[in-house]
Amino acid sequence: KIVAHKHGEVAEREKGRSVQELERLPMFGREALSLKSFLTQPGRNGIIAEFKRKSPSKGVINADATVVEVTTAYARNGASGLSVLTDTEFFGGSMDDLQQARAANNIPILRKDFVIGEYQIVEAKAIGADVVLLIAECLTKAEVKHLAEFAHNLGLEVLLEVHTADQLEKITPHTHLVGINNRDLKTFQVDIYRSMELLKQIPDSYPKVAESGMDDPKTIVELRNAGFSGFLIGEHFMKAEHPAQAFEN
Ligand code: IGP
Repeated sequence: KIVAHKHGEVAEREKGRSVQELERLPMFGREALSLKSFLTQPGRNGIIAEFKRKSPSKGVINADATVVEVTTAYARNGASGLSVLTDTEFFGGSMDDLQQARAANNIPILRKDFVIGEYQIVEAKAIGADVVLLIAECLTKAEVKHLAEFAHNLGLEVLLEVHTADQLEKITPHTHLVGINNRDLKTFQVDIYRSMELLKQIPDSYPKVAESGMDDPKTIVELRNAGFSGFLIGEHFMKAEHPAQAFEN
């Protein structure tokens, strides 16, 4: 099992606020934005820019960055969406980061975490997220189906992350977007060409998002030509002193 998966288990067990309390938060009633449509909106670049202070594979990436400054700079530079880590232990993120990003931006926000239960999806909605990540590696097919339907019924979109061909059977109709993680969550190895191969096996009707390890505009062009419409990029931006600057290359 992937270590960080434990975080989801803790979140489920230690449900802080009750579901009723979450449902009363003002953001819960907000209509979510569609990442699927923002990815293809004119004037945007398909980039889902991530706010991430640290990671298990890289350690501390940027300890000083402030979420409002970075995410608004991403948005100004044409990002199609934002990804905000809410996992604290492994990625140094928080619910508050996402809430601050929401208050300052009007583009779709992905709650990036190890979601394993309904509670975390209610929480995502209540803090103003538009999209939740489901990781095929952490969930059974029945769990993916159930959680994707649950999120869909709350008006949220689902990004299902896959990494291997045998995980493709977990794609269900309520999966709005399919992400292919270039990085192996167990070995941390990155392989963009493997993702390009996998892409061919995913039905055309799903917009595809390439995830992780991208640091060169040429790679983005190559992936776009291969059929990807979204590009989830974190470290390359975050390790710069001014994270959105890297957009300019
Ligand atoms: C971003 P990178 O290499 O650009 O920082 O990667 C994103 O893909 C990565 O953070 C990620 C991730 C995940 C993090 C992809 N899937 C699952 C936590 C959980």
